[in-house]
Amino acid sequence: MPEAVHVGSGKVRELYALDEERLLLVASDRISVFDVVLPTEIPDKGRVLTGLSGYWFSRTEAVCPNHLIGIRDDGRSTECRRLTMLPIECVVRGYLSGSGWKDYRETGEVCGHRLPEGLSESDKLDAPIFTPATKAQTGHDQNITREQAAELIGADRLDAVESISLELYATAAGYAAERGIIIADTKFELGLDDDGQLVLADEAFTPDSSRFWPAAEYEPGGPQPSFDKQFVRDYAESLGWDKTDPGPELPDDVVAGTRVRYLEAFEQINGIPFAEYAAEPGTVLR
Ligand code: Q0N
Repeated sequence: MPEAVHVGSGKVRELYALDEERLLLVASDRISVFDVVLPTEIPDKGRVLTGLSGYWFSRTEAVCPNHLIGIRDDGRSTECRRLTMLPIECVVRGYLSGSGWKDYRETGEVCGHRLPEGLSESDKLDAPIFTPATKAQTGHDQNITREQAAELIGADRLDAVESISLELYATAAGYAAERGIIIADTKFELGLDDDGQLVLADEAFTPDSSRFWPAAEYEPGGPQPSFDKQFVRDYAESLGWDKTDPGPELPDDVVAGTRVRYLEAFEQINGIPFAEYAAEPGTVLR
């Protein structure tokens, strides 16, 4: 790609500059578990996540404009508007899981939201909560309070970010629920365009950025199996791996099983066969 200059790396995505106004976000087939990128790739994972993000960008356009200009024919590369990113991660939780559950157990609060006593792991919250975090280059993002978030982006901006975040979550969670998937929580990034308007960027409502739970198997009172990564987690743990880099190579059956789970997530949410997307990525945007 001689026309593009590499400007950033995430664990599983790369960002290139196309020109002053446009970036290219490329989703690889890399997979991370327990925050470690494994040496084995999951074929089509990057295309699945790009197609899901594109689908959600179209579905949420009325709530918040997004950075998407177009998806390239490879199905994994998104041309997008270059924004000024806000220095926080926007997290919305509809259910009590992960660091939210951990913080609640230790303090009764999540990011300054005092929750009712006696909640169990994976319980549905009375109402979704906005729980911002700071961006970590490696490892876990750090949950922060509303006050800390206000120091980073300003109190008025934070009000707007919180209400848009809650609306985005409600919109996506509503669509997913119709298709038998619980979006337990989600993390996304907002940026500002040249007019100072908030714009949804990066990836949105993918299994990498959200907890997807099959609604049919939802059982609060403990952790829920991951829609996509459970085979990989189970396999990695069965080896007695200490969850530090480097992670294990994956055997073919774990790769194949995990690939199928990603394709199922794609098809269950989009309602179109993955092959149709692969042939014409633009289909998810309509
Ligand atoms: C941007 N990140 C964080 C890929 C994921 N539209 C944009 N405009 C300006 N900056 C960004 C975007 C987007 N999306 C987002 N960093 C820059 C996540 N990245 C890190 C690198 O790999």
